[in-house]
Amino acid sequence: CSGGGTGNSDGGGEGTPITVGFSQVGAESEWRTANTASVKAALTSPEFRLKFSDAQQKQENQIKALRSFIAQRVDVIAFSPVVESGWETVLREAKAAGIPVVLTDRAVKVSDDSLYATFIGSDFVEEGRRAGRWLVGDSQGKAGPIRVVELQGSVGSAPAIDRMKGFREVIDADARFRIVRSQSGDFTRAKGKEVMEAFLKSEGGNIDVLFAHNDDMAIGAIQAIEEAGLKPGQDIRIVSIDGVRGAFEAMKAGKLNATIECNPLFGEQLAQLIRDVAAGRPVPRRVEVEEGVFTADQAAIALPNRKY
Ligand code: GZL
Repeated sequence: CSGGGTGNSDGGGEGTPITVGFSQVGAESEWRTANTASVKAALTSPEFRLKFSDAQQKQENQIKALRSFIAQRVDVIAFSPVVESGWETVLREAKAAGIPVVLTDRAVKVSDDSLYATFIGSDFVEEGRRAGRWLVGDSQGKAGPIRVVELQGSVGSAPAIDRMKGFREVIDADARFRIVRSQSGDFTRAKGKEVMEAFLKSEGGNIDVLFAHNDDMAIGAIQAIEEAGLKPGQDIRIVSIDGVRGAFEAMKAGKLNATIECNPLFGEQLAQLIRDVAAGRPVPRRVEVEEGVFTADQAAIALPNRKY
């Protein structure tokens, strides 16, 4: 997107602060807390005037926040869309107001790509594949059926849809794996524990693996597994996604076997994209973040250096 005008007459020219309206998904997980801290640290400086809104994981709250940013004629809107669809109308309103939009963390499905300038976030399909590859490696020499339960992220969210897709792409190629239950735990510890309790009740001791779309749900599930008298990480092998501190602590305790990193610390990269977009400079349509895979044997060494 180049030459995009800005909503504010001075448009964040030299010396004038760039007014940014940021709509965050909520405060549902350790990952989100770290992401909010990174974004606020990067956008709280004389250079920016940040208007921050927490949507408590509700799309209607995000749409309200975006409309408020448009009414206030901010220079740039940035947001992490809680779900993929339902954004066309409000993004057209932003475009009509000449306010460029930056997507962060999660993507949207829209018919017109000009409705946003750029998207910075992880490749969730690849994160799902990495979880699947870890499980295939961990299951070497094991006979099937290997019965898997899955705690999905928030229904309709890009990370839930794509992590599910990537994971299945890998394990569907190996006939030993069977996903026997799959349900959303909405990315929270509490819901993750509640859904895992239901899985344990219905499947009894017949669960070999848990794949959780984020560490918070895995940590909640670990509590449920222990309360059921089973050993998480041993009776039930567990792989999750994010790489938050709580996951490293669980791996160190032998209760989680692997976490696929999903890096929330892209505040500085986001700030640069906002500078460029406010100035009407061209930006890449897609900016990815660097991330890896961590297993339990690496946890103790890695833990002191973790930044989130
Ligand atoms: C991923 C992010 C997800 C995290 C969860 O980029 O959108 O939302 O994996 C968070 O922990 O709730």
